[in-house]
Amino acid sequence: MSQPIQLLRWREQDHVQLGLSYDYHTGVLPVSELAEGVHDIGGLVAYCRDRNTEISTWAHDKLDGCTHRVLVDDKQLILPVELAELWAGGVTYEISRDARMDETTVSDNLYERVYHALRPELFFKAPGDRIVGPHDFVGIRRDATWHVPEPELTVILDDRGQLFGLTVGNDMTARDLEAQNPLYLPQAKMFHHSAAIGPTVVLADTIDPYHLTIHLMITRRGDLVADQATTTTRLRRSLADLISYLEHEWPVAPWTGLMTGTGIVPPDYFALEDGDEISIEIPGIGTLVNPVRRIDSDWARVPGGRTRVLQINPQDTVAVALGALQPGQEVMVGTSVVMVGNVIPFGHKLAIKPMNKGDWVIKYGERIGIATEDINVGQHVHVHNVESYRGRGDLVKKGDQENGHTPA
Ligand code: DO4
Ligand code: MG
Repeated sequence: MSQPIQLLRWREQDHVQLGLSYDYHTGVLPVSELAEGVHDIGGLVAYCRDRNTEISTWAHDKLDGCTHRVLVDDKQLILPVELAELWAGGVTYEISRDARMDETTVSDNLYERVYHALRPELFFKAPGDRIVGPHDFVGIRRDATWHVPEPELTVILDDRGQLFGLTVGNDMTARDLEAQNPLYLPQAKMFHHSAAIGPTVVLADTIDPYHLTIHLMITRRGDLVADQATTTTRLRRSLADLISYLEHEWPVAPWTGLMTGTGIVPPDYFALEDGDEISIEIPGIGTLVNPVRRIDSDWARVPGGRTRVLQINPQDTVAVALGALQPGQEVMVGTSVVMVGNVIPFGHKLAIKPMNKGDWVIKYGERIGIATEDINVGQHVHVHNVESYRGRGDLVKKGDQENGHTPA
């Protein structure tokens, strides 16, 4: 098998880059320099299909033929791929079966049974926009006390449902909820920022999934408080088996992730705390690092959260905040990163393109007002800096004169 080929994305000033590497720590080849306008994995797949070439062949060629590399700081890394959904398999390693048999207060041997059954345990983990990437925080619940990370080899399926690549995943789990009653599984598994993946996606045909080491380290105030490893040779099920059960009666969405279960369970006395830092390394794929945060009471205001903004039309100079935004928070608008300038309440507008005094403010692809002062990207756009154009015939004329054109 050839060297693993890593695909990763990082933030550069106000935009996102896709890169190729054999080892991202030693330098990355920006894809946009090789394939114009390609900034994400979906774009690269389309680019290679158009040219009738396998991505791994194309990537090897570029990596071997070009010495140019850029150094990417770990903190610049973002989610390597935007997924539609993330699913997870469970009880696929002996240690997961045993730990759950010990923790459960339900005496029936259900974990033993599912471990041996033909049908695997599969559960829904997160919709794509709830998955977090490298260095974003992972959450712990306010109503649970015993959280652990679950470091899992994670499969990425492409837009045709085919095995595309592998990444590192963290299936954050509230063990006390799961232990109380297996019917609490969705609450033990799904909470704010409970799913993390990254830092790279390694092309599936360049890596052997069954001989990988998975290494978990947790630090607390600078001290190492957990250090455990396993190997995927202990994974009881094949990837094909897990994928086939997932897609059996479920039309798998284009770009879906599937975590393959944990082979590492910290000792029973261990519980994550606010401020811990989790590192999960799979050599060849990279190290996924995430700080731990207790979930804020106002979820939409969690600093650094991936609260989305919605750009309704590509022409728009403003986007709508889908949650309250704080100054300094970064939000994604398409493939660009916008730094929020001031407090923006839920449902309000923020500037995604710079506007000068007298410029049109565009939303829904239409002129909705005129800027009454210069507005920088990331600033709140509201009555204090916009004169509404809608329903104001007098402003139509004023706007036309100042901009030198006639409104449609
Ligand atoms: O049955 C509970 C969840 C199992 C799981 O997440 C795992 O084994 O990784
Ligand atoms: Mg798990």
